[in-house]
Amino acid sequence: MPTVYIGLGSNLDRPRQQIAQALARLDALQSITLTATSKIYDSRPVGPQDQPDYSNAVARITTSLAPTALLAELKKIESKQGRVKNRRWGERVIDLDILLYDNLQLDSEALTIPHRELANRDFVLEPLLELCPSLRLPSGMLLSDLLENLPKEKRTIKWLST
Ligand code: ROI
Repeated sequence: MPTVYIGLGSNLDRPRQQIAQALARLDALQSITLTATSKIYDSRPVGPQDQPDYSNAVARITTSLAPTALLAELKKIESKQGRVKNRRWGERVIDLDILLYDNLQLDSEALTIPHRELANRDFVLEPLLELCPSLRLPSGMLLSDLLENLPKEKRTIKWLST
């Protein structure tokens, strides 16, 4: 079964509990096995700065679901937790993103894999590397090189909060 990395982010309504809740919901699905979870990282927002700081984490799963079916399950969990659409790059109760799906590259209207912003975001690169220090993009690029090359002004992680 494919190995998939899921990014989790929240900055509303007790972010760490939102992440724990989403992980429990993922694990409860018949079609998904949760195989590893990163620590939770506190990060400053990318986007409008007049919003709370985020908590971020990454989960590794194996799944029988194809990418679009997996995306539909992630959206269901988001809406169960009260996610509502608001301003672009605004605050959110929970965000679940497919970061990597085996070595698949996909670019459709609904879904881009690897995640479009993966290379620009320390709050996904850092937890991904915690789970797998030798992880590569389908292109062969090492994630550790991406993180190393991320400029200081794009860094958002504040501290490790376990
Ligand atoms: N910023 C941080 N630090 N963490 C996120 O998970 C996150 N998610 C988003 C935007 C609004 C782009 N900013 C973020 O979707």
